Amino acid sequence: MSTLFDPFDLAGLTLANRIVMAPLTRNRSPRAVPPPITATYYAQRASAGLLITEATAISHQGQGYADVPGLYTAEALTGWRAVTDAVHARGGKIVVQLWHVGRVSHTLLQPGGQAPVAPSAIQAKAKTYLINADGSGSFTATSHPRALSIDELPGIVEDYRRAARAAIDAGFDGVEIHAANGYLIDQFLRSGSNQRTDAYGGAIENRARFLFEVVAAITAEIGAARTGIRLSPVTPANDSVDTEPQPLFEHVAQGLAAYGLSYVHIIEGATGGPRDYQQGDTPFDYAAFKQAYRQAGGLGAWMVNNGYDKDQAAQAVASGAADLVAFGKSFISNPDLVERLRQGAGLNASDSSTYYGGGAHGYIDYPTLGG
Ligand code: 8OZ
Repeated sequence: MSTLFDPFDLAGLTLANRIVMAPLTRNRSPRAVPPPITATYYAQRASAGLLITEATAISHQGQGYADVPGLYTAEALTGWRAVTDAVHARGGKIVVQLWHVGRVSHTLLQPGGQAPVAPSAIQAKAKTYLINADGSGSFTATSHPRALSIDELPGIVEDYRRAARAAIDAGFDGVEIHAANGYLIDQFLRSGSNQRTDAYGGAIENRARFLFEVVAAITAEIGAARTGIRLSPVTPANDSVDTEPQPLFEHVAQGLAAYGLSYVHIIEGATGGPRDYQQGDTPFDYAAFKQAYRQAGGLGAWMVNNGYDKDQAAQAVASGAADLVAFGKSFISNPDLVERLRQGAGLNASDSSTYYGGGAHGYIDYPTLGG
């Protein structure tokens, strides 16, 4: 029987344990460049079996919030090199989450002040985060997007490929494709945001086409063993709507099986909210979803996330329901979360007022046990 503290072979990458730091947006990268405190932040958390970085824009167009990092300038890649070196020096493993926000953006954040792009010109009932001239942050409605023309899609797939290559060159152990939480790939998947009438809209097979093109391009560039993916089958995050998630995501699972990805990372329920959240008339069947992947030959590790406590996580790993469990908020406030869980020690509470934006406070100043 496996425990949370056993090592794990992630497609040839040896993880020290089954505890993963989930991707967490922190808005501390002005000009999309991770600053030196970001290297400190991830290095402090390097005892996680795997660190997944905060969502990181593949292109300026893929950017949707103030001061989130990118992978599309030399300066940003130099910043990330300091992060990967610091994590590796502590014996940690780190992948970067590749992000294109699609319609979840604002003209103020887009190249040339243009409208954000989306599968269809449907505005998300969602907020993005801007930082005002005086340094204060504010949540602001996303801008009305324009629909991507079919000839623009290969360019975006190319941006994903280029970002994946740049990530490996900057020292990351791999990448996670962000296909969750209502961003561009998820906008294509779901009927509420995709009303296209071409080969990328309508039937499930069409709505999943963009996702598979991205997966194909990245795995061809850096290898499937270094590629994972994050999905959130029922989340309402960022105005995600699809009343029939089961067949949609089983189709996705079956298609992904062919690529030999290192892992599949699932947000169960509403992101950061109720685990039993449902879209449509029936509860989502996560076991059937996983089985669809395994039956189609998918061998990737199964990573689960969303509100797990230590006992639930231990149970998921012991039963074989999951190989890896990702923790979010508790990693913000507990750099030594692995050791605290091992000892059954108490956890520091996280301060939500310092989640987004700011500097070292609430970022690299949470105490470790005995320190
Ligand atoms: C919180 C705030 C801004 C972005 C996600 C990248 O939900 C995010 C995100 C989370 O995946």
